[in-house]
Amino acid sequence: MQDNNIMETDAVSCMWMRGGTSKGAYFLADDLPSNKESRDKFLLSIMGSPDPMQIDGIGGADPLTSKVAIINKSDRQDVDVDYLFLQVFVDQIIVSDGQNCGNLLAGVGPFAIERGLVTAQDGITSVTVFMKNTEQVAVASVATPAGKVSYVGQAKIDGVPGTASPIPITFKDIAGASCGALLPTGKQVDYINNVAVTCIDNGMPVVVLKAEDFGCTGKETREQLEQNTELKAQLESIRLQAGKLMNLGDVSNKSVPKMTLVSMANKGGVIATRTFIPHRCHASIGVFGAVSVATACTLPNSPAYHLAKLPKGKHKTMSIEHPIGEMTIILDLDDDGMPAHAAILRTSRKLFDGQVFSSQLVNL
Ligand code: NQM
Repeated sequence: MQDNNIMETDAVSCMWMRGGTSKGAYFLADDLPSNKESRDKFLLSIMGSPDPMQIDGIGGADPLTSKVAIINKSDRQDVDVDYLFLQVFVDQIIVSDGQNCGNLLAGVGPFAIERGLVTAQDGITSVTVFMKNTEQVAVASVATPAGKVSYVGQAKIDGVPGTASPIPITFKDIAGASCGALLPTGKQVDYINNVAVTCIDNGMPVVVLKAEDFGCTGKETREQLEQNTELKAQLESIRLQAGKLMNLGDVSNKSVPKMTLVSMANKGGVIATRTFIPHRCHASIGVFGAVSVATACTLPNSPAYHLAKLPKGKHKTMSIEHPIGEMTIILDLDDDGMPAHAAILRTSRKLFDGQVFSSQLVNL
C-alpha cells in the first residue's frame, strides 16, 4: 500500500488471530500506508474506534481485542522478522506504539510462516523476532509438521478454553525495555501518595502495589474492581506520578505503566495479581507484565517480596496468579540476583484470513 490513499472500497489483507489471551489484526507492513497518520486513521476505522462498542469495526470492545501486529521481513542480522505492536484504544482516537505485547507476539511466528517471510522446517520452526516497540529480540518455536503451521496441540494456557499447539518464547535482555532501566527510579521501593510501590520494567513498565493498601483482598473479580471508582482514581493518581518517575513523561494518554495489585497467592502460585492496563482491569495478565511482576517478587525491598512464595535457586519457575488462573514465567537470575533471561509458553490460533475494509476515505 505504501504511499497510496486507502479508499473506502479498498481491501487490505489482514489475518485475525488469537495471540495468547489477546486477539488482533495482523498485517504485512507493505500492505499498510507508510505514513503514520494515514495508517492510524485506517486502523481506527477498521477497529471501529472510538466507540465503547466498536460496533462499526472488527475490534472486540476491550483493550485485549483491539490490537494490531505489523510484520515485515527483517534486514537485521540473525533476525527473521520485525514486529511492531499497536494498541488501538477502544473509546479514544489513540493508536499507541508505547508498549509491547507478549500475547500478540505469540501469533507473529505463525503469521510470518503463513505469509512466506520465514521458511518452515519439518517439525519445529524457530522464528527470531525483533520487537520494534522495545528494540529487543524474542525467539518463538512454532510447530510446523510437514512444513505447515499447526495450531492444534495439547498446550493449555489459562484464559483460553481448550488446548492448542505450544509456542514457547524466550527473551534476552528485556530489562529496561521502555524505561531505560529495570528500576527506572533507581530504587526497589518508592512512596507515592504514601503508598509503597515498585516501579519496574522487565519488558513492560509496571507499578507493583499491595492490594491491602487500597482496602482490597486482591482476590476480587475483574468486574468488582472495575466498579470500584475510588480505587481507580487512587491508582490513576499514582500512575500519573509514577510515569514521570519512570522516564515515561506524561502518561495520561498512554497505556503504560500498568498497575498491578499484589496479594498472597492462594492457588499454589508465587503471588496473586490484579492488573489495570491501565484503566480497564485485565481479564488475566499481560505476558511482559507478568515477567515484570515476577521480577519484582525477587527484590527484597519490593512490597511484593514479603507476599511472594519464591522458589529457591537462580532458575525460577514462577506461577503468577491472575483473575482466571495463572501464567507461568521462567526467570533466570544472574550471579547478582538480577534477571538475565525469561521464557513463557503461549499458544495462538488463526481465526480468519481475508480482507478488511476502511469505513472512510483515508487521505494522506
Ligand atoms: O504484557 C495487555 C496482553 C497485554 C500486553 C496489556 C501483554 C504483555 O495481555 O506482554 O501481552 O497489558 O495491555 O495482551
